[in-house]
Amino acid sequence: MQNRTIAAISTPYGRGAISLIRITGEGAFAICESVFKPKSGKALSECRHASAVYGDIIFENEIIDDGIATVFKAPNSYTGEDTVEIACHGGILVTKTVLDALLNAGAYPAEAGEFTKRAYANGKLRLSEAEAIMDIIDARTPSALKLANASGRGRLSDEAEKIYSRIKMLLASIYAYIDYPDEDLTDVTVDEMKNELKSLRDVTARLERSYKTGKAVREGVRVAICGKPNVGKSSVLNMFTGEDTAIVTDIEGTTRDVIKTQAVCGDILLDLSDTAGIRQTSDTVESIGVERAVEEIKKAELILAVFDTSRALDTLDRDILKTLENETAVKIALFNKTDKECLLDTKEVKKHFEHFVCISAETKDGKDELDSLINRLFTDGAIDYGTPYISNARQYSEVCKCKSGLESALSALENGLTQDMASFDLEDALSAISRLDGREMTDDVVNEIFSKFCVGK
Ligand SMILES: Nc1nc2c(ncn2[C@@H]2O[C@H](COP(=O)(O)OP(=O)(O)O)[C@@H](O)[C@H]2O)c(=O)[nH]1
Ligand SMILES: [Mg+2]
Repeated sequence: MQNRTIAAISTPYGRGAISLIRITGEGAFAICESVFKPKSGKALSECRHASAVYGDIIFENEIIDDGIATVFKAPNSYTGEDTVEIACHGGILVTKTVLDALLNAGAYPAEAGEFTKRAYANGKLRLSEAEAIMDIIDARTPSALKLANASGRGRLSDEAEKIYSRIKMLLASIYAYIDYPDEDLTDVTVDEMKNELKSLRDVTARLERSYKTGKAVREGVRVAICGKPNVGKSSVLNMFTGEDTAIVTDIEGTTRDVIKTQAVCGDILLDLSDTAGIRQTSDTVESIGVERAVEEIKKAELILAVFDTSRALDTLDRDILKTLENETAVKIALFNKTDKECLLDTKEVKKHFEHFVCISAETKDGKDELDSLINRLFTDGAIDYGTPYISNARQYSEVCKCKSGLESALSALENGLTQDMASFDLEDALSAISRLDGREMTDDVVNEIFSKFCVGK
């Protein structure tokens, strides 16, 4: 039910200096007034929008705390409804009791994300803006935070809006051609339509490509570090984390389990898996580790294959080259231990890899080069925080559908097919871009013809 008044604790569960309890809906002021008593004696509903009042918090006729209530009035609040935010002392029990008092006075417990859902339903936020808020909360790196702000604040929404309007204009021209072929109703030629389609395709192609960066920055790249025993896989993991995350020894078979951790690499996040050295072994535990290493390789988006340059290439290394042969993930050969004398024929290994970097996990030599290579491979060039980025699979799928609709419409026109063929594809592109931002699909294209092209004149 849209109109029921809901309340929730908005700060994390736990002991702290202050907690915030939020209530929103038609009954927010009336419900709060029976729980929160301003010292001034003024009713909350009489307070100005965005004003804060000090008062007592009452539950079962007893003062349980004192705090500040901030009053937001519809339609200017976050949700678009009357809203009160009560800041009380941050004890677990006192916070929960304030919420209980509000529920007791008639509020319903809010569902996950319900405040933002209401903001969206009340037209305060577009869907992509709501998603950007989640990205801000989830951001684990400065780049992720900056990227969420680049796409939030309405930028992605505005971009989608522009694409939407341009497709709608195109459709209007096409329908004018189809419906009134003999009348000179539009000054847009077929060539101009084709050019506009090409330009729109390029705009959506940029958005489509931006997901590569958005994903690497927000969610991280899945990386498997693999190689034969003792080449320095665990040392490479520790080089990324800057800590002694995995045990490093000169004993073969030290790492048996898969060790998973995250590390920041330039602008992106890496979901790293350090694995057992791949070899035939009679040790039961180690051989399970080897199986798991192979599984990690299969799941990875990036495989870092480590080779020890201080030893000659052997059959174990060659087995690994064979294991990686059919893997479609991005593969980088890491020639490790470059601080020692080189005895490895790197030429033979290089034949199997498009990318390689010489490093010393011990001295961290080559780490910068490796970081920038990984960033280059997993982002679409340097991040431009002034433009919006696609940040999730849902948005990506709609952008792809939009682009493919535009491409089909373009090839229909280029192949001399009738314009109504192109219009079907354009309708698909239009609904995809309108879904990107959660806009209601309204079929007002027909109205658009009359409004833009003055058909009645
Ligand atoms: N000199 C030198 N030794 C290294 C380097 N990387 C790893 N090692 C040593 O190689 C041995 C095996 O390292 P480890 O990371 O456990 O290899 P893993 O079995 O592949 O995980 C240890 O004694 C490390 O100290 C490096 O870059 N230079
Ligand atoms: Mg290891």
